[in-house]
Amino acid sequence: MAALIKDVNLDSVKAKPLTLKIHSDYIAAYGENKEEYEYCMTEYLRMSGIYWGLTAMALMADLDRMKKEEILEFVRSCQDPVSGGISSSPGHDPHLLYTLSALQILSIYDEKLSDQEADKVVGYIKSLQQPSGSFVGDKWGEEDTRFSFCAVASLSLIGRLHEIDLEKATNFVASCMNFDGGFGSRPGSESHAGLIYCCVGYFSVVGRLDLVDADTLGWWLCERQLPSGGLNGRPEKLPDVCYSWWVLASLCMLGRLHWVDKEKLCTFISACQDSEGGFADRPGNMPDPFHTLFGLAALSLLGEPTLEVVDPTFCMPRKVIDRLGLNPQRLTVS
Ligand code: 3PZ
Ligand code: ZN
Repeated sequence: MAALIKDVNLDSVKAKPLTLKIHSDYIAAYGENKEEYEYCMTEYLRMSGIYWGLTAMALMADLDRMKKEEILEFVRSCQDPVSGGISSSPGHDPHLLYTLSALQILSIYDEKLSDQEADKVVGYIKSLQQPSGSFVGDKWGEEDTRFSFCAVASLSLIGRLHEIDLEKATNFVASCMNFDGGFGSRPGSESHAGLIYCCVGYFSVVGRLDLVDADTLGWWLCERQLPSGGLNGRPEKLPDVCYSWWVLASLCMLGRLHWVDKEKLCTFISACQDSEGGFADRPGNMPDPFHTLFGLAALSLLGEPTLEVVDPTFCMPRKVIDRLGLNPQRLTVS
């Protein structure tokens, strides 16, 4: 039976210590290296790329190595004056995903939009809410629970959560719950750990975690752990460091972090470190800023003492979320 489980073999991989200095050098160098920069931080996802790198640095308490003024100037140059939405790069079309990344970046730097800029962002997000209560990611997109999360997380970061139809928005996300306790992108679509994170995150932001069947979903989530200690995103899939985050953060919001084997998961994540810096999706693969952030963030949730404490809902340093006063409304674990 064990031979049929898709997994990686960690027997040949030595236990690796956490090498923060090397990861910090890797992120600091990333924007400088043209080839790598084009590989993952291409224009169409640059705003999110900056959020991944910046948050990784913040968790390593090395934020001073990032070019603050350059980053803030970049973010401000990406707001579309017409729609109010924020794009991945100047001249690209705005999208909810990059709008959230931009607001996360500004929040980490304790920077605020002007009232006028904030009004424009709010107008943009409102314009993407559909009659069903769902959100589309941009004016051409389809409704998807990922965008419900982006919408409320963005609004919450600027203190404007109440400006959409929250009741309808919540009913839509709740209607995507499946018999296994999980969530998909639309009503009736299959449960997937990334979408579960978005939906549980949605309920966390709006203070309605009581709507989640925490025991049934917690069970599905902890079944993602494989013999190697790594977590996958769905049954029959290989483990991947980013799922360590989507699954663990969801369990944390549900108050069930202790349902996974933390030590084995730590060993798996540590094995995904590259000797030249960064984390890959699984041992031996190419590292990238995305898996570096989510590897570090998962280790933070697991209690790694050399990292800053991460917030499971926003994937930002806990102290930033505290400073914004966003905690009290979300403390409703069933
Ligand atoms: C990766 N994106 O579509 S992407 C992403 N994936 O923009 C960023 N785990 O080239 C990086 N897989 C690497 N740096 C991968 C973000 C995807 C997720 C792909 C992936 C991750 C396994 C196959 C979707 C938030 C935002 C976006 C996503 C998820 C969560 C790629 C492939 C896809 C993408 C970018 C680069 C390998 C980095
Ligand atoms: Zn991944």
